[in-house]
Amino acid sequence: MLQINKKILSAKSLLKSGYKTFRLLTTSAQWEPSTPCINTSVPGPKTQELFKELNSLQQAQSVQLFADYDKSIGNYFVDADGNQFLDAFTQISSVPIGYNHPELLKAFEDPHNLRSLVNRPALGVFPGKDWPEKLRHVLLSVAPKGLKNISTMMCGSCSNENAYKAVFMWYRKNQRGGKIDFTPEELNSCMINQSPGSPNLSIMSFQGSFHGRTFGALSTTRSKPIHKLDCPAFPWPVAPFPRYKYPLSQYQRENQQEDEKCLEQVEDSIEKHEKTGYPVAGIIVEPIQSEGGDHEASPQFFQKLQEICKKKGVALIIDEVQTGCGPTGKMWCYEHFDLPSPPDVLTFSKKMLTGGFYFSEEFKVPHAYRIFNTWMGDPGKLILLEQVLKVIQRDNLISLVNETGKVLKAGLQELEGEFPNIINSVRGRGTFLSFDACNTETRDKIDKNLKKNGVLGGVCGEKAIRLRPALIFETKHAQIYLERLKKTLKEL
Ligand code: PSZ
Repeated sequence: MLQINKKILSAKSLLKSGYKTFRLLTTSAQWEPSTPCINTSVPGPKTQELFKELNSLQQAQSVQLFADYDKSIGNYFVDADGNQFLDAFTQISSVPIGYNHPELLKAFEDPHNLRSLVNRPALGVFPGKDWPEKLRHVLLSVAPKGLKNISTMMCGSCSNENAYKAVFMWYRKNQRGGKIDFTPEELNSCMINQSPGSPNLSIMSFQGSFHGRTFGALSTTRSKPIHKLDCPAFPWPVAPFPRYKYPLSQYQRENQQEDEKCLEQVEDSIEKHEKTGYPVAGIIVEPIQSEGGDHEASPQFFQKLQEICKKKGVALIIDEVQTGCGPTGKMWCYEHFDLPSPPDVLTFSKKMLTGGFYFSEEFKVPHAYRIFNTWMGDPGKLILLEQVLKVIQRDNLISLVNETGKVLKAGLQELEGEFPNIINSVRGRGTFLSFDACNTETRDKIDKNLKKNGVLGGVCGEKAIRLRPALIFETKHAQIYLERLKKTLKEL
């Protein structure tokens, strides 16, 4: 093992001293410190000072820590007080290959890439001459099978927001029998937000879902009232999402009944809305409901959901903003479901670094400027994603996720056996794992104390603790996580 392991290197010296050696090694974790190291209270004095300053400028109560992004490296997040945390949360699941990965830093040493970053284009009108090639070689190289069209976007919310628009435009085009021109009545009525130009159509979503915070997306978000309060919302339908009992192997019958109960309500609600003149044009669903509490559903649930969509002429949108790009042990989580055909639309962001959505040919809007904004994404993010995908392949990171995930899940199951009154319901795929605490208060305490013990973790839903490490999280990191979690549970 390299000596270098013992200290944190600045990004620059890392590039200078060891980049070539690095390439011979399997993962970037070789450059990290070997263990978490906490020297102050958490949050430390500098962090508290910075918090006060920021909070005087804006509402900053969501801020957990201030980072030192020069010193953070690989799986380790270093805060403003110099504390070194093993990061099992990675900026709400959005750091694909760890901090300061040499391949990412190197990308902007190339003058062409640097100019793409500096000269940010309005992609819908003046894309760079290499843009079509970039879309093909980067984004389409990992496209869900059968989805050959792509739109880049800025973030998860606006990816969903624009996917909904594409779905509504598809639905109306079908209602017009494929015609693409509009009546004078439509042209006039949309200017006063009235039907038929602004039609009464809806997107169905599930109880506990999170799809973003812009207005359309927010109407489909159902995880917490605080996200929605005071904002007008579309009167769109909601259906129950399965809530399973664990361990799954013990409750197969009950969980299957749960699937059926939810699917029945999906179908009923589609029919009811058809009759009331507010038809459902699309259904959006997370492959694992994340913000709402890491609720999973079976492959059979998703297969039947797709069947219902096809039968009713409703588009199926799979929201892979949080699950996409490898953390569940496949590039896209829906690949676990063995669907007979691809979803109609798949949205992404977070680990993909750029937002966007893949869609099938039918969903291509026939007129220009309808799915559009100034930037429509950012070529700089695609330059980084190109490197991320290269590293995922070169270092076999999807296999690593599966390997590490097995160790983590087995370790968590062992802990739930040891502390059955404190934690339960270990679940998830790959390293996209979670468990419940016995109540919200205990959950919050575990999360806080884990931090004091050097591990950044995340929470979701009412009482879940979730793991969202980078794809470079290895068995040795899993062992540190489990050991610190055990210590935390013992100390409660
Ligand atoms: O509180 C928040 O706004 C959070 S905490 C985690 C998220 C948002 N996740 C974002 C997210 C997501 O998990 C899914 C499944 N769909 C859409 C979004 C929205 O993405 P952003 O935040 O990029 O707009």
